[in-house]
Amino acid sequence: MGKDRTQNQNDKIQQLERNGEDADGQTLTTNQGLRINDDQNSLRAGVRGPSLLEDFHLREKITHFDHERIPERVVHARGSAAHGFFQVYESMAPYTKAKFLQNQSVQTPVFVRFSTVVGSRGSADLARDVRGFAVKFYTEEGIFDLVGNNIPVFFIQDALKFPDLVHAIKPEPHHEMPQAASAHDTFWDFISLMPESMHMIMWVMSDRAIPRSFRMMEGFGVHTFRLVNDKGRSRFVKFHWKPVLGLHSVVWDEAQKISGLDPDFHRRDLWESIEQGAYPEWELGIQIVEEKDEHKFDFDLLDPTKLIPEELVPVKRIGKLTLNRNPDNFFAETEQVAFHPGHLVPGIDFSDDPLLQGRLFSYTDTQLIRLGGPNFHEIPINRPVVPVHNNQRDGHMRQTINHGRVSYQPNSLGGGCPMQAGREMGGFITYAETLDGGKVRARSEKFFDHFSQAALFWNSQSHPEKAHIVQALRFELGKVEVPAVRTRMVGLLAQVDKTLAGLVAQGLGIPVPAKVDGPLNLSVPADGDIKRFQPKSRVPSLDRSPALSMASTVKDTIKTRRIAVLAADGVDATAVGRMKKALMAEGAQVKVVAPRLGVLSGTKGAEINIDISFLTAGSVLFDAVYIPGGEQSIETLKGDAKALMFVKEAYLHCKAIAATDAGIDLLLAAHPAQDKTALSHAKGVQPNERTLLRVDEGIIASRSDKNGHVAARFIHAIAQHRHWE
Ligand code: HDE
Repeated sequence: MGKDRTQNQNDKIQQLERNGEDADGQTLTTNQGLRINDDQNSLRAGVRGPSLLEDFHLREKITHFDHERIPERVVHARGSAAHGFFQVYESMAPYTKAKFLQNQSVQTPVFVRFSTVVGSRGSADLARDVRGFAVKFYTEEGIFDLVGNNIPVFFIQDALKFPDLVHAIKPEPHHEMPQAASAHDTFWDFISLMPESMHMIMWVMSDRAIPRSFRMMEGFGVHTFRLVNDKGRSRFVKFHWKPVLGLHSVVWDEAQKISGLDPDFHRRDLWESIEQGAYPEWELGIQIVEEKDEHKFDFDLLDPTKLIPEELVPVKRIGKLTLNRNPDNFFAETEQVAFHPGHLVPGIDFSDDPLLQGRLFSYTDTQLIRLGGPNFHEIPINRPVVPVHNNQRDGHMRQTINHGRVSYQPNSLGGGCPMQAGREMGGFITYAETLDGGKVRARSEKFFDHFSQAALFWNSQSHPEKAHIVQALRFELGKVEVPAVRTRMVGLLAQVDKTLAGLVAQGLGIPVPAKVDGPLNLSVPADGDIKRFQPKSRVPSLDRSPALSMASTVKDTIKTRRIAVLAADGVDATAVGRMKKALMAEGAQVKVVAPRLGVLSGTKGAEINIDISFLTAGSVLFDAVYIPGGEQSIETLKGDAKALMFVKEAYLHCKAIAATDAGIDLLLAAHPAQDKTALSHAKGVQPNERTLLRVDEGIIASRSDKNGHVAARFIHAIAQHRHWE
């Protein structure tokens, strides 16, 4: 890239294209470029004879096939990714000298990979899990990776415990069960002995762990980092990604059903939204803490099990991330991309968070085994858009052909090149933090408050969110077989909140233990004696943080939401057309779901294309349901168990449902008996009555919708996402 040219979002794409391959109109060749005459028959001695070793084509083809797989990531194995770009809103020069954060006309290409943590590559998207949110910025100063999650805190405080955590949560080693799930004994055994994980547990048991879409979840850098400006002044920073479409989740019952109906639900959703031009967007937010304020909080900024409440330090939105292009090849890009929290640019630096410090070792190490050697940075997706010059040489699969005889520094034969870059030449200079301390294996005192922020999270949740956390804990601990583990967990929960513990214990049919049975926090202070630290309780400076509740998210759009229109022959074609038009005008996707595939004959001889049949769809794959009238259509649907189940489930999952004319009868037929009273008012409405009938916020029913009021109300109801009441 030329020096005085503004970086553009296409810079990375153009670079990738140099490695593209297109077989259109080409002949088949071996890897050596030899044209292949017969790809159907191996070479043999006579038509019924044995195959010949000489068949180089057979050997080459099968050998390559035998080596197609590489080890999957030890964590975050299942992922989906997309290309896009990042643009800052205004110069961040007061805080950082990072070039990609200086100028709003600079478009920095990015590659973003979302993932689950526990499951293997082929596991289902809707597992209850943390989601990885890893962003590779191809900046004009080299690569910056922000390798974060969709939850702002982590299970553990020290990298040394990571292998233990992962061993505990992965399928149990004797029988490799369960897949992609934390609901089993070894995980909860570990957690019940790790009170530092309680804050993270609250998040993972909340609906944040079952997002509606990658496009509708937040992202966090988790650790505290540093921003450093051109005067060398450093400030602490936490990174946030705020989804433009708001923060939305499904409920656990849906998650389990989606895993069966469409295990690729999130992957498909990301892919399709980009193909349709509905580009996913997030705003980058930063929380800035001055160096002098490092110790002013009642938690330690270096402790990754704590967040900085937005009410204490507001999140400043500084730019936008847009994903606008799907990868061309899953393996070459999504599988081979190698992130590393240690890929930095000048103006960004680390903090001493002990979890982050450990990660700085792990990510290169893991690529060596996963991608097979030290040249993984040469794989096209991993290459920076700026040139790489150094004296590193050779190794497996080396692509670069280094010219000349010099591969050392200092040298005179190469004119001293490649030379070191001074500050003014953009050389990276580590922030000169002053350090003073003995060598210890110990944590700072504030790290031992494990429950204040767990309680803050719990207290900040809306009623339905709390109910979901209780249900999740009942489910997870219900799958635990060893009673002592359940009891220990309930004991820990009681330290977060007594009501929470009581409700979980009730579901498990056990009492809340009076005190937690140690050992907790086996830790070795400076004198070397193993002590059992009991968690400290503190009086937190904040009781509630509204920003922690999903209830306060953006609820003003139905863009990209999937709406099912239930129909059979005889459906009211005018109503279908009108509703489709209104919903699509708001950016929603509308699908006609019917008992079979093909074309429906609607009223007035209209023909309506069916998108999906009840056999392959369930209401869990949609955000809302519309039931248009048409007596014949409704009679058919009333007799179809799958149609009734579709409506019933949408209702039980608290989704917006609209019904017009005879459609109301299907709604009534599908309803559980106890809820019929509320809806029966709908039945009393005369067919020609013009009143719009709003049974409650989530259900919009009208016997007559000549003015199209239902659509407007329905759109508002869908934008609310769910109607828990
Ligand atoms: Fe990772 N993590 N991690 N992690 N992590 C990996 O790197 C590790 C942690 C995160 O889409 C691995 O290339 C250690 C926190 C994401 O390719 C591995 C520790 C956070 C991804 C690794 C952590 C993350 C990874 C596996 C504790 C949120 C997927 C394959 C010290 C801030 C990136 C790989 C992608 C992947 C190690 C903790 C996020 C083994 C040792 C905290 C999003 O290197």
